[in-house]
Amino acid sequence: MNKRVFSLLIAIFAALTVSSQSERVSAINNNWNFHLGNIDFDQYQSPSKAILSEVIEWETINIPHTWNDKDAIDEIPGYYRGVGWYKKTIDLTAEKREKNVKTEIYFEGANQVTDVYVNGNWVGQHNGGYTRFNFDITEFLNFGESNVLAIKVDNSHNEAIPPLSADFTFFGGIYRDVYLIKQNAIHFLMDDHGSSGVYISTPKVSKEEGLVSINCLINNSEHQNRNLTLVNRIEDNQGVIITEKKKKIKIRKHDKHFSVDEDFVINNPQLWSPDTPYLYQVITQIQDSKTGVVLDESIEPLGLRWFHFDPEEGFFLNGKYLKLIGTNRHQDYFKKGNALTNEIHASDVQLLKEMGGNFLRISHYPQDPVVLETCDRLGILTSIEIPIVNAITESEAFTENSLHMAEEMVKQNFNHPSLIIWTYMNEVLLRPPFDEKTEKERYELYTNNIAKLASKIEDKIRTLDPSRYTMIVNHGAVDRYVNAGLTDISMLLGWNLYQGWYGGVFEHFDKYLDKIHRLFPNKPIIISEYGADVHHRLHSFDSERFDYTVEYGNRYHEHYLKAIMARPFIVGANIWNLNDFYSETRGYAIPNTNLKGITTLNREKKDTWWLYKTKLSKEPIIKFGQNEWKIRGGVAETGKDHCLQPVTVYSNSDSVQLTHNNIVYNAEVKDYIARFSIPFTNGINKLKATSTFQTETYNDVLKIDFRLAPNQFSEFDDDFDELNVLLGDQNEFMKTVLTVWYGYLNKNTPQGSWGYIGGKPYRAKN
Ligand code: GCB
Repeated sequence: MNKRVFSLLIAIFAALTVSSQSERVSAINNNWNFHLGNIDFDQYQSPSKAILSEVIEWETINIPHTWNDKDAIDEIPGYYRGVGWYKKTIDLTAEKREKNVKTEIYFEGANQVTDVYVNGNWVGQHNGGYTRFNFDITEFLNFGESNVLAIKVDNSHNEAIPPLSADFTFFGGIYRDVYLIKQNAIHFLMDDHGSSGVYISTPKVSKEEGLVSINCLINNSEHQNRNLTLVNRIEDNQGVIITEKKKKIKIRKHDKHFSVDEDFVINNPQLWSPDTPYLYQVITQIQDSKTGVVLDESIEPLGLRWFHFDPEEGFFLNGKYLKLIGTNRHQDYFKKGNALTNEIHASDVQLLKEMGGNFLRISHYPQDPVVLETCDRLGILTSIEIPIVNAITESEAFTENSLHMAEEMVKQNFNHPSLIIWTYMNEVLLRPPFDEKTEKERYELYTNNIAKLASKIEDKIRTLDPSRYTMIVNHGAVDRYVNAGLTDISMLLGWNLYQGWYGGVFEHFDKYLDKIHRLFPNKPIIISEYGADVHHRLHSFDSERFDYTVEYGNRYHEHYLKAIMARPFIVGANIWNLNDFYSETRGYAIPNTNLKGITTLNREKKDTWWLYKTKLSKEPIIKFGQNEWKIRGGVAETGKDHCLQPVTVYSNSDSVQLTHNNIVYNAEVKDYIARFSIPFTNGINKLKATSTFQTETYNDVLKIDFRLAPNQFSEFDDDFDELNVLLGDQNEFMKTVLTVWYGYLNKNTPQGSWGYIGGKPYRAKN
């Protein structure tokens, strides 16, 4: 829910200062009817008859809802991309039409083309699956009767609407909250691209004072001129009023876009930062000048901070250097698709904060309003973007929709102090539709068109908000972006780099960083993506590229983080990704899923998450590495009843003591990791790791169920139960529910033992 709606709810429940005429908000998420497929109006006398026809089958659902939660994650390629209808009866039988009251329907997001009908009458259409929108439905409602809302949503591929293609699933449906908002005919303009109508900027902030500028857009849809008072109040985080101004205003009838500005100075402000995310509140009211009745009210967050990016020295917040480190995020979840509760959205941001991150790239599209609200609250700096991914369509309609989305994005999210970057293209030259060499002219025309579109979006964003930075995100083929002129347009450059994953070796990443710095000495650089797929139950003692193991993922991230931290000109970096996410066409270790998350689809923390936490967090950490690897196995050493295997412990102390079977081992911590070799015996092995931080001791325990296989075939006895081997692979795998361990075969095993004699492990093509 956005701040405005939230503020309205507060207003309703507090209800003391707000008159009966002011806004009332109700979520209308429950008890909708849903029909998958189109309703053909031509077969009926009217749309209303079509919608009410008893022939059409409806199921009852609640919003957030997607119709692709099953077919996009099954084993059959493809998922339904087409029309779905939603229907709901709004009971107004006991209500009379109130004079000067408007009713709006407000959507936080529906993917991707939405048509709204009230009582069979078409109200309007919204294009785009990731931004908020609303319609004034007052004239379509019948008071004293039941009213039928019908919403047509279409997630078909649409050449005119970004994204055209991407590595994520385009779940269809009304997948974010829907509200009915009743408001006075005089109100803060909701029709300015779904914004709150109140825009707050902080043109100058220092330790001594913060300048706050508030711009309000007011709509007077009454048939008379009105004398009003605009009240602007700034409260501290305890609700204590710091400053307040009242301004008399006169609005002519039907003036739908009356603009008022007010400026404030806050002395010795509490600054907003990741460590101290201090939030003031701006409360703005439209009051009737005579009666003092509040006609509309808005509550917006206010954070006072200043920042700049330097291409050589990095990012500075409130005058202090800060390395921006964090993740990207996709908005889906295990078996829910994109239809998530606000709690899940918010707890994702919490996961990043807990890990010690301070930076979120909200990729590849604007997300639920609660995401930025949580970033404001927890102190996570952010970049947000419109979903122009992989390609563009060279059409006026695509350009218009892109510009419209950019404006929606800026206006809807304008007031968030956590937001510092507007982003608008991701890897648009990944696979151009025209060949660079054989279709040279056509290719050049295409890239010129991309650059033209980029310039238009850049201009639009900078005009709407000169206070933040802009970014275009590219993949590793630097020359393409340079030749297309794309690297000259935005203020920051984002690079998505995967050396050592999709190809090459880790060291290529370091070289690459130095190369892009040389090429763009005047552009601050963000590593907007880097990551490796990890299936959290695959392990290897000899990990290699593309094997999906926890160990390879860890090696990749250890290397990358070090390289990023060592270079101040890399102003920030975002791991790809906070969470595993659905991508229907992927089919490696888990079908339909991109596994580069540092948490799983249901947000179990992978090992990498702990690795980052240990390195980034300021609190004492001691944690077994590979701690989810609780079922292990191996072949006994020759002549022994144990198998030696590595165990790692993450810690930000100097040393770790590990106890196993009453034997104590000590190891120094190097680069946040203490490494041990432990003789595992058959059955349950209890491990305890301890570190001392100044005077306090912290520990972690791990119980490993170890399946010791005999060294020699001849030693397999009658009790021997089963031996599971992952043929053709060098990884270990465990099935947690069935508690089955799958081992791998060794080469060159001793005489009488067992293993393999030739061949190469299978790898999916990358
Ligand atoms: C990228 C894309 C992102 C993909 C990611 C990957 O560069 O921007 O959408 O999901 O790579 O995992 O390949």
